[in-house]
Amino acid sequence: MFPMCRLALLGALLASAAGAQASTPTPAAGPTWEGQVIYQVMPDRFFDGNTANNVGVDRANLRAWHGGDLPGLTSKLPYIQNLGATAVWLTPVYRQQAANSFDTAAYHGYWPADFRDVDPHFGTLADFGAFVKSAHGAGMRVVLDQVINHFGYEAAAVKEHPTWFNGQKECDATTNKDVDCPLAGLPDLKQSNPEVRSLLLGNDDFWRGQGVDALRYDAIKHVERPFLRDLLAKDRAAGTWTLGEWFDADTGTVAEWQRAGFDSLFLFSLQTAMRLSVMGGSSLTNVANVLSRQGELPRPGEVALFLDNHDVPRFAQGSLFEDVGQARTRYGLRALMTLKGVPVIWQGTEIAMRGGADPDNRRDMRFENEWTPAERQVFETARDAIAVRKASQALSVGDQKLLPVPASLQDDLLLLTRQAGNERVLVAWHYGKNRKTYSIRLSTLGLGPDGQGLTRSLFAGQDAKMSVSGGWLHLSLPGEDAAVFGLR
Ligand SMILES: [Ca+2]
Ligand SMILES: [Ca+2]
Repeated sequence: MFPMCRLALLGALLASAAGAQASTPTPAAGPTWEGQVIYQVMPDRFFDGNTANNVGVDRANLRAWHGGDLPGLTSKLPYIQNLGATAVWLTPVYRQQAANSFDTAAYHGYWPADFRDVDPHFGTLADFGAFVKSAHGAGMRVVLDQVINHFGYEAAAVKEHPTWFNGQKECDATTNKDVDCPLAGLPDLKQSNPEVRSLLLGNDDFWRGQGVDALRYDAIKHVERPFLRDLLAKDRAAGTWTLGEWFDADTGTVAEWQRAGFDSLFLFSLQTAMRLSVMGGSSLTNVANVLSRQGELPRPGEVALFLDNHDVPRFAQGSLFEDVGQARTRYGLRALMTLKGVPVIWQGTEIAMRGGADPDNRRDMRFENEWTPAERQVFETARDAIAVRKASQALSVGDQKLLPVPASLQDDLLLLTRQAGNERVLVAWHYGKNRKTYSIRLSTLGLGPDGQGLTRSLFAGQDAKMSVSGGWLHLSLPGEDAAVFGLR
């Protein structure tokens, strides 16, 4: 969208969103995770706490098991808590197919053979219980990845229960190829089959029984919708928070599925926009265009916001050079912590780990004693930004309002306010390469004239300044960074 047109369109979008909201029934309230910060772990690539279970481990091969496990994850909970995360999302830990497929082991957990057991590489069900107990003891919540679309290629169930799966016949006959055809050739579960339905609904009960607080559902684009609705209704009744992965979801898709019963989906369109604007050095209009659609969301505070995950290239990889990738990751982490929603940090993003497409984006996590000074600096920025968010009701759970920046500044500057009760903050993202001072009339931004005097950014170690005088807002911002200021 051209910047010149955006202001007018923004108004139109807000107006139409308000209209759409009025005609949409408010979904029954589910559990809220607004205010949480989730840390995503792929256990095989996190920390090895028991070398006795390292069957077939080859850390030189990114497609092999690497030895990380549940005891290792449990021992690193203090690290995750020190970063400031309040919840841990584990990619699947089920018992996996034993064989490799496509020269790749099932280390990632998405090739299940038994949904109600833990793979021996990760440990035992008792190890899972010990992890949950430790997490809860530390005041942290647990999100478990749940696969509902498929079994692993080599799972015994595929031969034992052929009627559970969509075959070529079903795929040829259907008009809904996304749902009824195999995803990446994986044995595709027919959720309308009563046995499959009962298996999958029972899996949720099983893991709830192990103490998980939330479920992250894999590949929901490929799952039968009537089944999904039933599953979500059951989760909601049980108080389980639900997070759906619809690859490439934009605001419209997230809104549709929140109305259908999901508490949350990942907002992939924001991830793309932040990759382009924050890491890729394109104008901030990419981000503003996504944020301007917030009014379409029934529950904007629950939406999962992320810079990268295990299925896309690493955020820092978007820059050719390591130092630039680190600097822009610090910018990205600060920026992420200013937004309404539930931030999700993929292991290693807090130190700007690099890596291209799968499996290069799943390199082994490295901890404090292995970091360079620059990586430590990225971590400190992440920890500070999370702490600032958690200390502020406005940043954690407040309303978010995108401010109408004058057209000539829209490429360079994104301004928004967050407000909870009497606490209000002004957030500024700055695209420019160098420090710059901006002066904008408060009335242009829709801000009252009752601003306070001088203030500095709430983020530590950042030279960003704001002052309000004579009806003008003045901002002095470092290049390529996001800042947040108290506002009265
Ligand atoms: Ca191990
Ligand atoms: Ca399917």
